[in-house]
Amino acid sequence: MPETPVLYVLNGPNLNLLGEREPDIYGHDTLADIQARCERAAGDATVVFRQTNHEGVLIDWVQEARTEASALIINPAAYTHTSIALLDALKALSIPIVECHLSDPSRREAFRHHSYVALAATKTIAGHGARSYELAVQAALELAQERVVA
Ligand code: CA2
Repeated sequence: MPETPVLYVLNGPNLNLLGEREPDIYGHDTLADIQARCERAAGDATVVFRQTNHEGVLIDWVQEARTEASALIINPAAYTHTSIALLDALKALSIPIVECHLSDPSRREAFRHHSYVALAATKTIAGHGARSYELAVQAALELAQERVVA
């Protein structure tokens, strides 16, 4: 791990709409608000925070994290439940992976109950709204530190 940890926080499709619609499910924070929360929670660590609506772009960024990040936090949005390609990309990483969701998909529609990403994730944090991201940053920093010490 680099001297200062580098956390990649990657966000999947439609999360750019946060704060504009469905606040009852996803809360009132915009993605920019969530980025600020992550940066605050990360302290001195570097946060690389991105969002894309495109599966291939998300996979390119996961591959980039392989060599550039100390840990990866990912909210793949709907790709959580559909993307074997994303799972394969995540499986190639040896850094900790924290799967992060605003809502708790296990308490929603049946089609959200299965997560391909969980098969590669070190830890999953879901159901705390925007706070899920802060908890994910804390967990990612701890997991990255454990790897250095081990
Ligand atoms: O709870 C989460 O964080 C999810 O990853 C959000 C995804 C959903 O497909 C997952 O099952 C759980 C959906 C993100 C869509 O975000 C929107 C935000 C505002 C308005 C419309 C969609």
